[in-house]
Amino acid sequence: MNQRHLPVTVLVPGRLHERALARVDATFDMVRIDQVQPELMTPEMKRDVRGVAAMGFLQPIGPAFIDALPNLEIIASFGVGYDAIDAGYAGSKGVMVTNTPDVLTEEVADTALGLLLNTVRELPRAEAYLRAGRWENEGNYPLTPMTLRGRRAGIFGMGRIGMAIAKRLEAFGLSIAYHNRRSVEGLAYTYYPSLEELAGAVDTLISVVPGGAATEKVVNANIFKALGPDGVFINIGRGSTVDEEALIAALRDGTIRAAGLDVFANEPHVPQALIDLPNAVLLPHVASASVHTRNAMADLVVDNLISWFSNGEVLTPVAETAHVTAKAVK
Ligand code: NAP
Ligand code: 8YV
Repeated sequence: MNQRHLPVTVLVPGRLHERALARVDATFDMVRIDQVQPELMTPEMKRDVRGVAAMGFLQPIGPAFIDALPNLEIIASFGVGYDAIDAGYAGSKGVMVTNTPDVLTEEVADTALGLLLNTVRELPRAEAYLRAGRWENEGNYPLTPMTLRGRRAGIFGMGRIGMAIAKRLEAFGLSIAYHNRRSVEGLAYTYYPSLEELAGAVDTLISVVPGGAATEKVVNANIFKALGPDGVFINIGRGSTVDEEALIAALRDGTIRAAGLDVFANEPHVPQALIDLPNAVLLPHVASASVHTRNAMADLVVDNLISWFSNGEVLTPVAETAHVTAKAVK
C-alpha cells in the first residue's frame, strides 16, 4: 500500500517486526530507543512523540512510560495479547491502545491442534526415534498409550482462538466443553461456571485465556487433580496463567498424563525440570510464527497508526480504551 508521509513522530521502543518497522519508518517520523525505558527518551522525544509501536508482549509498558510522553495518543501493540501493557491506565489518560486480533486466529488454532497431536501421539519422539536409526535397528516405535479417540476436550477461554480450536476439535470427533467468565450466548458446547468444574468434566484441557492479574496461576494443583491421571493439558495462551511448579509435579507424579506447552511463565527461560520430562512437548512460543501471519500482524499494527492519525479511528482498539476518542485529526 502506498501511503503518504504523515508528519507524526512515532516511537519504537526495543525490537519490532521488520515489516512493521519498515512501514513505520516510511510513513512516520520514526524514533527509536533500545528498551521500554523512559530514561532512554531524549527531551525531543518526550515533546514530539504522539504514537508508539511496540511488541507489547515483550516488555511492560506502564504508567512511568506513558506519563513520560505527554503528547502520546496511541500505543499500537504487536500481538493479540496485551497483558504487558497497562491498558487501563492508558485509557484513563486518554491514550488509545490497539492489538492484532483475528489475523492470527486460524494460525494459532492450527498450532494448538498440532501441539495436541504431538502430545497425545508422541510424534516428535517417534521422529527422533527414526532419526536416531532406532527404527531400522530396534524395530517399530512402541504403540502410544494415548489416543485422541474418545477424548473429551475442555477449552479454557472460548474466545476467537478458542472457537477456532473448537471447530477443529469437532472435525476430529471430540466432545467439547468450555469455561469463560460468561457463557457465550447461543453456543451449543457445555458451559462450566468454574475452571475446576470444567477440568473435572474433561480429560483434555486446552488453555487459551489472556494473561494478567485475573488469570495469574489459575491453572494450579487443584486443576491438575481435577483433570486426572489420563489428563492432557495444552497451553497456547499465556505461561503466567499456570503454576509451573504444580504442573511439573503433576507431570512427574502422574496426577496428569502429559502436557503440550507453547508458552511459559518466564520466557524465553524454560525450567530444566520441564525439559527433562518425557511427557511434556515444548514449543518456543511459535503459535502465530509463520511469515504470512506475522506479516498480517505487522500490517495491522501500522494500519491502526495510519488510521488514527488520518481519520481519528482505529481498526482494533482493546476493550479498556474503546471509549478513547481522537483529540483532533491533523
Ligand atoms: P479473546 O477473543 O479475547 O478470547 C479470550 C477468552 O478468554 C474470552 O472468551 C474470555 O471470555 C476468556 N477469558 C478472559 N479472561 C478470563 C478469565 N479471567 N477467566 C475465564 N475466562 C476468561 O482472545 P483471543 O484472540 O482468543 O486470544 C486469547 C489469548 O491467546 C491472547 O490474549 C493471548 O494471550 C493468547 N495468544 C497466544 C499466542 C501464542 O503465540 N501462543 C498467540 C495468540 C494469542 P470472558 O470475557 O467471558 O471471560
Ligand atoms: C506473538 C502472541 O508471539 O499475539 C499474541 O498474543 O502471543 C503471539 O502471537 C507475540 O505477540 C509476539 O510478540
